[in-house]
Amino acid sequence: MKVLHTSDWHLGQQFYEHSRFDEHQAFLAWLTDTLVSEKIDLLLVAGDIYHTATPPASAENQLYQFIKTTKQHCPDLHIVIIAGNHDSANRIMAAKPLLAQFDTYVVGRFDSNAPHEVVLPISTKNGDANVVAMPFLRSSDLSSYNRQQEQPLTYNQGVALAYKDALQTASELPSAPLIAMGHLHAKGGDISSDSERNLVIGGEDAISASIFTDQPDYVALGHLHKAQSVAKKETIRYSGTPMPMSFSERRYQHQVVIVELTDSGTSVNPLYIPSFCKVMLLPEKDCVPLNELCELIKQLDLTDEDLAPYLRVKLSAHDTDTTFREQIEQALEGKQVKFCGIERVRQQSNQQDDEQTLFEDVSQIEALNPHSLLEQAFANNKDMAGQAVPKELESLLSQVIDELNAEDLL
Ligand SMILES: [Mn+2]
Repeated sequence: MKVLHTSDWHLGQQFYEHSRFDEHQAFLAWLTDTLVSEKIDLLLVAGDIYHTATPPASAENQLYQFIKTTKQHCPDLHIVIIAGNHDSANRIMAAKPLLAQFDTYVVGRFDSNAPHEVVLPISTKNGDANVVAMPFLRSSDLSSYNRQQEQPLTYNQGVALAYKDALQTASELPSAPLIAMGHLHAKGGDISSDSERNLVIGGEDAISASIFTDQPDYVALGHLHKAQSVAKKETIRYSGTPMPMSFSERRYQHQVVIVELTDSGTSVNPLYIPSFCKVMLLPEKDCVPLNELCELIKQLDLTDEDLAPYLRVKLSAHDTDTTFREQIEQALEGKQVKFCGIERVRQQSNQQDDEQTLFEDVSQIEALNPHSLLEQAFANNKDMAGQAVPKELESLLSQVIDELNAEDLL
């Protein structure tokens, strides 16, 4: 039986105010072709289908159109989709009865009183599999576990119990290869510096991979945007996003994972996704004077690009020419790019890392994560300059972010 694992599509995402519809469309067309050519029996989408809990109608339409077209080309395909932290559990579940007609199963929420609801026995023409389709777990999904305890459980303990119950339920089914899915931050995973909106920026809520136990033949994860295996196990993997979600992800090698489950074991192979729309930072390395930057822009050769690339330019904060915007705009004239702004960069003298930059373009401030903003606020304050952010303040901020996330306010 052949499985394709992908995640974090973020349909409906705007990238610096530019719609990504065409790019997503190109990816989905590639995916349909790949499902056909690779003769895939089961497609797993491990959360964050949409970028927000209230995606634009065009994004929902895109998902349904993809399922319809794909089923026309691969009538025997089965699809399992779980909700991620960006998705609305309720919204995803609304289409459940209709999607079931297309052998597509969606799981939005985990109920600790009904763990069987996330356990799906899937029967394909090339074999069966039991899938533990665990969606992103919010603290509120786990609260009923607390009633059985004297001490309130931590989030991590609740997540471990949810997997234990679901895996136990799966083990009671007729024997078949076992696949676990999840949308969480597993311990040790590489996180991207500015686009993963999650519970865990401080690191304390990363989940140990031991909760998956040794039972599953494959664990298909979503949430981290960089493709990687977890805890040095080839069969526990993040597929990563199909396209960069931020400038810091522009060098990731985007992929889907092809998993073959046979009697003799599991084989896992990444399949790289073509880049449909380039994400360019100019210059890539150190800042150059304004006139050189304008020259670089004018020299950009974009004739081979199907979709206009995203372009963001970097200008040293020491460059004091006040007409920089006009000059850059002039250089951009006639260039088929989706312009993503000017980053005023100050190389920090006390930083070892050359990549470490200060962002001064206020309009792009939301592209930064709250922790780096806090660090910068400290660095920029004349009374506190040079001091590290106190640990207590860091953890307070994490706590606030957790609470906002739990209430879906971020
Ligand atoms: Mn996520």
